[in-house]
Amino acid sequence: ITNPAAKQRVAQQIAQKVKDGDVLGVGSGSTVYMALFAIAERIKAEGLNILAIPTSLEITMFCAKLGIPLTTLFEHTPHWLFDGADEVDPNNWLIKGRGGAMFKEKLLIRSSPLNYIIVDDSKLVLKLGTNFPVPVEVYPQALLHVEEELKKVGAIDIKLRPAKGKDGPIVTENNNLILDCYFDDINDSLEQDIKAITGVIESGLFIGYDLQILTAENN
Ligand code: DER
Repeated sequence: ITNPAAKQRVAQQIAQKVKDGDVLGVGSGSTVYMALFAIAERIKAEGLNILAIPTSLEITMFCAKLGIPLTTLFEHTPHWLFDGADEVDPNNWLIKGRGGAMFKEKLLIRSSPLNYIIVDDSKLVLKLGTNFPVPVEVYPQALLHVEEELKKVGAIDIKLRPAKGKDGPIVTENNNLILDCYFDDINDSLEQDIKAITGVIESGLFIGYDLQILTAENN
């Protein structure tokens, strides 16, 4: 179970890192939400002049509501980024994408020179795949082909992510579907093996990235 007090502490720690003039990559999820609240407080209190590049519509709307100025990758590259994760293993490999925003999250992380992953310790696992499947964003008509190819790279179970409050599957902000995939063994080539499948847009696997993992306990 997640630890709200720890999430709040790590969100505050991230907010304290923000400097005047920063262009921030902003990930998705509830831990990021808490950090945005704290950052908005600092903007009000100190007149901080920052810009945020959001990774989802939800975060875009939330930043607008909080009065955090927004920009895009067309105009800026982030100075640094913060984002959440679903699982972090001892190699700092991640599973992300419970929120369905992993394509733009990975794009922002690849565009940013410094990346903080903010998690409470319930996300720390010894082996990826312990608590969460690997989400794979798929071009809709490629669905059957991608499912076959995912089995060839080791998927033992594949579930089309259902929508809530609407019949049928989740449709992402890029108008694609999400397959939640279960693997017995997640090895260091799996992210690229999945990406090589025609019809796959992106997965929620982050293997071998240079990431700063922040939990409330370790800093
Ligand atoms: O979807 C994502 O990758 C998010 O970062 C998410 O998994 C983390 O969300 P949480 O902070 O609400 O646990």
